Amino acid sequence: MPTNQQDTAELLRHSMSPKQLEKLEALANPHITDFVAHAIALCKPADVFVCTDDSADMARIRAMAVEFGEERTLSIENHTVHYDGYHDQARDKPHTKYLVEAGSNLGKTINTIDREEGLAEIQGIMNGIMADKTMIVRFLTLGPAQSIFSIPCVQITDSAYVAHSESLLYRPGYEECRRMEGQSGFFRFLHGAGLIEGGVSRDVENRRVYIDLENEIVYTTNTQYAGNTIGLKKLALRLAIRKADREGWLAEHMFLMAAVGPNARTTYLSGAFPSACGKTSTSMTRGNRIVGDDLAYLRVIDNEVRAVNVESGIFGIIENVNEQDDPVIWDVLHDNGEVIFSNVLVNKGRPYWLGMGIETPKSGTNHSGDWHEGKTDENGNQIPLAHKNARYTVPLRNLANLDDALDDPAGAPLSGIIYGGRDGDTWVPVCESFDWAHGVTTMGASLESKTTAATLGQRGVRTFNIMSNMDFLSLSLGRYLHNHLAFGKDLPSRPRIFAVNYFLEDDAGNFLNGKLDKLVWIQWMERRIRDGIVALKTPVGLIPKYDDLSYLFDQYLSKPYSKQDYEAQFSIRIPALLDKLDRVESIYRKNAPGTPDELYEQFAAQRSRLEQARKDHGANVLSPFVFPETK
Ligand code: SPV
Ligand code: MN
Repeated sequence: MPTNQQDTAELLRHSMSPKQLEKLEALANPHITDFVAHAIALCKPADVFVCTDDSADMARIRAMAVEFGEERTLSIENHTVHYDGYHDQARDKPHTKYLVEAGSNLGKTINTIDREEGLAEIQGIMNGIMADKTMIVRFLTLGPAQSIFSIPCVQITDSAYVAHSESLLYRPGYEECRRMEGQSGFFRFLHGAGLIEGGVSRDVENRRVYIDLENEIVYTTNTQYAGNTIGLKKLALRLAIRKADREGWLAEHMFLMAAVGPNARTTYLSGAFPSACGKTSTSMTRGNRIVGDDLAYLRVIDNEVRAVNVESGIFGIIENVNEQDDPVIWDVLHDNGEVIFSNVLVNKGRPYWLGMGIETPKSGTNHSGDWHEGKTDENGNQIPLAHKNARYTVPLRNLANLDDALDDPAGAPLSGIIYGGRDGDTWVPVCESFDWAHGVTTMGASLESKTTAATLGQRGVRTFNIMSNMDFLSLSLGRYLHNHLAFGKDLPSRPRIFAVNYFLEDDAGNFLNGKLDKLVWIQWMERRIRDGIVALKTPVGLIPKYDDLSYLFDQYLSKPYSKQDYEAQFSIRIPALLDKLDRVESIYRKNAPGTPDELYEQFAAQRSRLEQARKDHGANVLSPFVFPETK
C-alpha cells in the first residue's frame, strides 16, 4: 500500500492515462485519491477508467459492458441482457459479514468476523484480482442531490455491468463530490468480479461481502449478482443504518409511493416488505404514483416525518410481470429506453420470463447457458426457462406513473408506514395499529415471512424479519428497535402504521386474495388517514368494515366483494396469533439483549386482548362481524 502522498501520486500516475488522472485530480480530494490508490495497490488493474457525470463517460461504461461480454444486446435498441453465474443468482447471506473488533455487541443474529482476520482474508482474495482488467471508478449519490438526505459514494469495480446498472439506478455524483471540496464522508465500495468464464464469475466458492463499518468501506468479490455487488444498493443500506443510528434518522428497506385518493389528493405511504413479497408491485398499483420501490431514508424535519427514495431506478423482479396486471412496467420493458434484463431466457433477441402471460419459446439462452425445455441441472432438477429471481433494471424517469417527489431535496411528507410479509396463516389482509408503539412492536418488529429466491438457500421457510430489514442490520436488534420507537415518540403527528398480508391462505393452502386486491387496501388506508373513516376494533388492531371494502372493490376493481370472502379474509385467528407472539418473543429474549421493555409490554397486552376475546366469544377464530366500530 502507498504510505505517503508522493507514493500515492506516483502509483496513480503509473496506473492510468493522464486523461483519467486529470478527472480524478479535478476532485481535489485526498480521501478519494487515497481510496483509489488503495484499490489499485490491492487489485493491480491493467488500466483505470474514471467516470464523470458526462454522457460520453456513461456511454463508455455501457459499451464496455458489451465489450467485456457481461451484457449482450437485444433486438430492441438500448436493451441488453446480463447473466449471473448459475450459482450466483441471489444475495449470499452466509458470506456477508461485518468486520468487528473482538467483543462487539452486535448480537447473535448478525454475521460477523474478527476485523483483522476478515481484512486479511478479503485482501488476500482481492490481491491482484483485476490483473488484465480495467478498474472503473464511479461517483454517485444516495438520495436527492444537494439535500440533507444525500450521501456521496465512490464505487470501484471491474464489472462494467455493475457500473452500468448504477447509471440506471442512482443519481450521478461526480459534481456532488467536487462540491465537497476535499471533505470526507463518502461511502466506499470495492468490487472485483474475479476470474470470468463465459461472462460470469467463476470462483463463487470465494464469494465474499465484507463490511468495514469503521471506515465505511465494503469489499465484495467473486460475484456479479447485483445484491452482492452494487455498492449503493444493499451494501450502502448496511452502512446507512449505522449512520442513521448516529444521526437520529432511519434507513429502511421500503418503497415510497403517492397514494392518489378522491379528487386527486396525494398521500405518501412507505412500505417495508421482505424481498420478493410485493414491494415493487405495490408501489406501481394502478392509479397511484411511484417514488421508489426498495430503499427509503426517513428523517424528522420541522416536526414532520419526510422520506426520500435513496435510488432513482428499479432493480425489480420480472417473474409474473404481465401486460394486464403491470401495464406501466410492461411498457417500459417494451419501449426503447434503457433496460438491463438479467437471468431471463433470450430467443431471437427477445427476452422471456416466468409468468409473462404469453406463449414462451421451448429453447434459447438463459442463466444455465443453452437451454431447452426439460433441461436438468446437476441434481436432476428441471431448469425453468428463466430464474425466479430474474430481474429488470430501469431508470424511474422512464415510468409514466412517476411522482414529482422523486427529486425533492426535502423529501415527501410521510403519512403512513406499511409492514407486510409472506404470511400464510396469521395476519389479516390489512390492519391499522392502535398507535406508533403498537405498530412498531407488533407489526414492524414482529414481521415474519417465508424465504424467497432473492437469497440463496431454501425457499418457503417462515423467517423472522424485523421491518424487512433483518438481512441488512448493522446494529443489534434491540438498538434498531429502540431507534424506531424513539423516532416517532415526540412528534405532534406521526405516520400511521399498518400491517398488510397479500399471502393469507385458506385451510387447503389456497391464497385468499387476488394479486390486485392491494389496490383496495391502499385506498382503505388512504381513507383512514385522510377521512378517518370508521374501523372495527379487534385485539390486534383496526380492520376495515365490510361496507367500505365492498364499496372500494366496486370502485377500484369493478368487482363484487362477498361477505363470505370478507369473513374468510378478516377473521381473527387467535391460536395462530398467540403462537406468533410466542415465537417472536422468544427470538428477542434469546438473541436480543437490550430489547426495549416496551416490546414485551405490548406483546403482553396483545396476548391478553386475544385471550379475553377468545373467552368473550367462546371461539378460536372470530368473525370480523363480532367486533365493535371505532374511530
Ligand atoms: C432484494 O433482494 O431485496 C432486492 C434485490 O431488492 S437485491 O437486494 O439487490 O438483491
Ligand atoms: Mn430489496
